Amino acid sequence: MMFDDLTEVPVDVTVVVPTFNERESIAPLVRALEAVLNPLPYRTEIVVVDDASPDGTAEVVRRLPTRVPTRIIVRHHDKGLASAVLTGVSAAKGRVCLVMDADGSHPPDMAPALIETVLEGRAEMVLASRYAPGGTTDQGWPSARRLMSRVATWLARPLTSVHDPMTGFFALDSRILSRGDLSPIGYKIGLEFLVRCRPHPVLEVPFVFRDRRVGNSKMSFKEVFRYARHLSRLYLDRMEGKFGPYIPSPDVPPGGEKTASPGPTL
Ligand SMILES: Nc1nc2c(ncn2[C@@H]2O[C@H](COP(=O)(O)OP(=O)(O)OP(=O)(O)O)[C@@H](O)[C@H]2O)c(=O)[nH]1
Ligand SMILES: [Mg+2]
Repeated sequence: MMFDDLTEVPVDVTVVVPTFNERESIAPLVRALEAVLNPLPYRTEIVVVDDASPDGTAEVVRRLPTRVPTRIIVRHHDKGLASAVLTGVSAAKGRVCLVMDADGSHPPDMAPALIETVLEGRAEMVLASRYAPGGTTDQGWPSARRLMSRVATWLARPLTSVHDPMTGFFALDSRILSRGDLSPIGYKIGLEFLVRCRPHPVLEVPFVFRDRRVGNSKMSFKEVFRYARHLSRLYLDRMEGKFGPYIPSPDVPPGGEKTASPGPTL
């Protein structure tokens, strides 16, 4: 059953999934999310934000019988990954939002730990991190993508000290959104949230990033140029003093073990 009219349903947690041509991946992801979300003692929903995928992703979602309330937002204008995530987070009914890719790279069984960290107030933002100690990317991820990711992370280093500001898998308290004048360009909306909204504390949980098994990556050279524009805006705005003050985060990850990185620095 699709849940079309959810206006009256109270929700604690929203899982936001941006999609573009993910016809084959979206159903397995929703199934896996149901399995981990249903046992939780919170009211959850899934919001899929699809940029009018020509492969019929939206239709697959509409037809899916789901046990977790699921909405689909189809956008025909102002497309792009960062703005899709912002659309989803803005439309979320939950105070806590979990953002993850549809392509199987982000393990759904980490969802409860990420959600609870924010819901219980241990962090305003928690990142599933490939580059924190204990995290990694699987061997199948092409070396060119690996290198791009490392260079992109290094270029953002003066803006934030988290290990993996490029991750697309994170949870946040949606109340931080009003703190930043967000300007989503390109792919890296997590970086935008970190730098402009100044979440505090920020924690990182290591994870193993799996390369997608089906469908195609949407990463392209266009995105490289968009990232350059995104970074230059962030650096310019920092020079103009547009961000709030930096508050270091404690070096304590969810669960209390000592493996997380510090929060963003400036
Ligand atoms: N709504 C929307 N979603 C997008 C867009 N581009 C990518 N996505 C989704 O964002 C997620 C990440 O996209 P990918 O193409 O896998 O990019 P990536 O994970 O950064 O890079 P790879 O490692 O190459 O897979 C997937 O769920 C995509 O379907 C877009 O323009 N609009
Ligand atoms: Mg991917």
